Amino acid sequence: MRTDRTFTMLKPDAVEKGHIGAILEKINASGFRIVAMKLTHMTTQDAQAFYAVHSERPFYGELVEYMTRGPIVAAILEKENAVEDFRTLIGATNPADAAEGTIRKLYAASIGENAVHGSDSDENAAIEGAFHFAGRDMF
Ligand code: RTP
Ligand code: MG
Repeated sequence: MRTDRTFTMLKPDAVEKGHIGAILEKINASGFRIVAMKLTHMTTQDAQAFYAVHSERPFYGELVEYMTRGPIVAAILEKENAVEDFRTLIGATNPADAAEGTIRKLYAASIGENAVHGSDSDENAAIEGAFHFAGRDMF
């Protein structure tokens, strides 16, 4: 059996609204093990680099503003088939399109402020995890 990892952020809107506990409970109840976790506040430079892949998109400026306006919870999660299963758990980017019971359906307000991030590939999960955590802080 392969055990994979993914990377997540509970975004500033989720933290502001007091949803950290409820979202972590759902993550644990869905079989993910927390490998690393912290409350942190991304700088503008951090957010620009993290979302560099979207730098040409019209929403890039708004995205950087949003992701830097308050603290986030960053975490690495472990589970068989972690990347795909976590994307299923969080639901579609736009909460209006997200399936019932998904984290975005329950806690996200809009496509721009959508409560949670999930890596989209094993390769990006490793890059994004390493962006936020040193090896000694992964368990
Ligand atoms: P994420 O990377 O945060 O897990 O989200 P995702 O894969 O579902 O969506 P992605 O296309 O990677 O977009 C990254 C984040 O940019 C914001 N966004 N805003 N206003 C808009 O049209 C728009 N589109 C995307 C969202 O915060 C999205 O999660
Ligand atoms: Mg994405």
